[in-house]
Amino acid sequence: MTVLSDQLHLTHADLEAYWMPFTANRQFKAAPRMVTRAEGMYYFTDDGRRILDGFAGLWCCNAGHGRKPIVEAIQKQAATMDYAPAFQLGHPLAFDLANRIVELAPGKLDHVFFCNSGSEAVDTALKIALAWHRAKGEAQRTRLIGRERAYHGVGFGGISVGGISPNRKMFAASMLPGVDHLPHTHSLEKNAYSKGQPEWGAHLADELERLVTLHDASTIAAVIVEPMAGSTGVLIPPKGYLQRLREITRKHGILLIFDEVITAFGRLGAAFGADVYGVEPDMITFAKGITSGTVPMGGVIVSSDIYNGFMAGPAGVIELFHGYTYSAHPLACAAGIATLQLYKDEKLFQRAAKMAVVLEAKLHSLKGARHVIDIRNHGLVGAVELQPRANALGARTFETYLKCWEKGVMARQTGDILAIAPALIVEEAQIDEIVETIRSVLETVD
Ligand code: PXG
Repeated sequence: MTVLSDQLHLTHADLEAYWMPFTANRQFKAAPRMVTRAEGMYYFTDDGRRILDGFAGLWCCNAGHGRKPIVEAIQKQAATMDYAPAFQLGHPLAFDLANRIVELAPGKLDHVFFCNSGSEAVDTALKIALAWHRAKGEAQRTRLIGRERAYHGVGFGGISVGGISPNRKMFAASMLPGVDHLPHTHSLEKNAYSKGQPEWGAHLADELERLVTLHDASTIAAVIVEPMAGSTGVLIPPKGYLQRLREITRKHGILLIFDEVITAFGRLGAAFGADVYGVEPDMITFAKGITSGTVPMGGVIVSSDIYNGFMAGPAGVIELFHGYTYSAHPLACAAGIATLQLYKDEKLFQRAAKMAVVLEAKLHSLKGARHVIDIRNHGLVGAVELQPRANALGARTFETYLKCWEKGVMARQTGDILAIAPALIVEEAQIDEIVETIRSVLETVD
């Protein structure tokens, strides 16, 4: 019997059953882009083409594709113990991985809760925030503050604190109550073509003081932000902005959560965005890079202060009524341990910091190319913003993305922003190829 996935070429009818996420299904199925293999910096398509992966999959394959130590660790674990219940039972790899993460984590962040995705990590962190205040006798602190243009995954908590309107409006009536938003920090007028952190915008953090005045600090549980907003099209925090958020949250007893699903594990040239920006939050959410995208995993790193807040009741009682069947899944833990070891052995975070300099110089050489209205970058992240076509938001940039793909380079389009975020193993010549492909494509796009 032929198994469908063994066939190289699927017919149009074969594509129908799979409802693809965040995809224009009908458009895709009319002209599919299908990958069948990945190695190092490259994907290989069903028609035998090699595609330079300029986006580490979806911001996640930080060690590159098909890395042997990770593959072998997963294979070995699958053969040794496929699964272990996560509730009231442990397996050594979960503790080992938690210790390794804590070793990397900034300052006082020293306990890890595991889940399976960024969305789950966000909902977990928000729930921990509410429950922690409650445990401390401040059950009225239920308000959550997010930010415009934020992406915190697709759970109800995540879309409520998130600020990307298409992700919210279909479900608008079902948002969490008691959520408010800070303004986003993007300004083409003030910050266009900034290299690294923009100069203008620290004062936007003061909007939190306004929200505190409006709602009263005693009602606010937590503020959640991506230290660098990725999904919305790469918004780098203005200098001093995150420091101000930290000062204000601390002053008012509000927890600060950094959603580091994209920025953790080397993307910005250090283990965490918190290290790069010099600000220590109360919780960090992570996913993606923890296993270099090989096995789904996410988690939340919290301080002892938070963990111990839950440890006050009788020792025989469950402290947090939360968790997932696949929390600390053995395959994910094996992958995570091997991934962190590989990052260390190959000094990939330092390598990312080094290559970030190359990326900055090359990407900004696109200034003056057709349609380009901004270029921004930090670490191994870059974005080129294009002038939108009249009445067709995103159309020009989607065409640019498609033409790059046809020319053998995978970037990522969101609105009229083309983003790149290559694996930390990227070579200078590959950064060149990504940038030159974008340049040549822009000449052909109207
Ligand atoms: N938080 C942040 C900051 C993210 O970037 C999530 C939470 C949700 O993670 P999961 O694992 O539930 O998808 C994310 C995910 C893009 C893109 O093109 C970004 C994400 C996912 C897919 C595409 O920018 N970020």
